[in-house]
Amino acid sequence: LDLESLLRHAVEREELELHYQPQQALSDGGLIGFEALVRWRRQGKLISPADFIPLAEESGLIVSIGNWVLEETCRQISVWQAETGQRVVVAVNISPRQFAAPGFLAHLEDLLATTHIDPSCLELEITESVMVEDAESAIALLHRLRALGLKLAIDDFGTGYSSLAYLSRFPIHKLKIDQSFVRNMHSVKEQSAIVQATISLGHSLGLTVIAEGVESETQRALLSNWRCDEIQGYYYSRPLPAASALNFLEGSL
Ligand code: G
Ligand code: G
Ligand code: MN
Ligand code: NA
Repeated sequence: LDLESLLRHAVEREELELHYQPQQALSDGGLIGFEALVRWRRQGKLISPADFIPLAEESGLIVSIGNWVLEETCRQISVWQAETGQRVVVAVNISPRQFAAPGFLAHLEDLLATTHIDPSCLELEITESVMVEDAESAIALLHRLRALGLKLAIDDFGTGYSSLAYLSRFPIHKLKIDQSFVRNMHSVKEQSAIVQATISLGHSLGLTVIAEGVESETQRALLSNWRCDEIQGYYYSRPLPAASALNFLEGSL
């Protein structure tokens, strides 16, 4: 069997699982929420999304996988809220093809209605590439998603092709600075300039700015000096299975 046929059955065979990576506020060190990251468990091994999301995109399987990720995330938000008495924010990666699929908005409306979660606990991470095909429709859809009360973030910011003019028209809440810029910002002057400029740009547009891939205290301190709002990365925590994420959550209350 080829990978595509195996992946086709992964959802119904319950082979997918989510891990949750904590995000930290730089102001007081508190937990902001988590990013949900999908993994495929096959014969005891965990397969990284980097190895199957591109195939899922090409084959169209991303729509059913993406729907499962959204359903599982809403279920987890509601379980954690019941277990801790706290609202827990979880961000989910949305592929361009999933974003453009006809039933996307309706599926989210259904999910919010059936799970009764606070919509502002669910954050959608989209990439600049959703703007490339049909920016006007994408912006219209973002407005409708925002009107549902969902949080919206631009993922991998700085790696795409969107113009700054478009960025100012995206009704989003947050910019996620791509980890490729964060990796060498302490040693490469140009990378440091890009990160600082992105933080200023985000703030002047009224957005929250989070830096990804933060692995060291040096990086954390620089971002804090530059008034970045939040960090995510191995320095704070690796992505955690749901049970460990709950421990992390309880430890931070
Ligand atoms: O968790 P990891 O670093 O291995 O993720 C690799 C890539 O897979 C990242 O670009 C991430 O955005 C993407 N990814 C992880 N989970 C999901 C998901 O549920 N849906 C989509 N579309 N992409 C995901
Ligand atoms: O594209 P996206 O930003 O969704 O990708 C997130 C990916 O980055 C996940 O695969 C996650 O496992 C990975 N990741 C998260 N924190 C770090 C980090 O500190 N260092 C590195 N190298 N990868 C990280
Ligand atoms: Mn992401
Ligand atoms: Na990213």
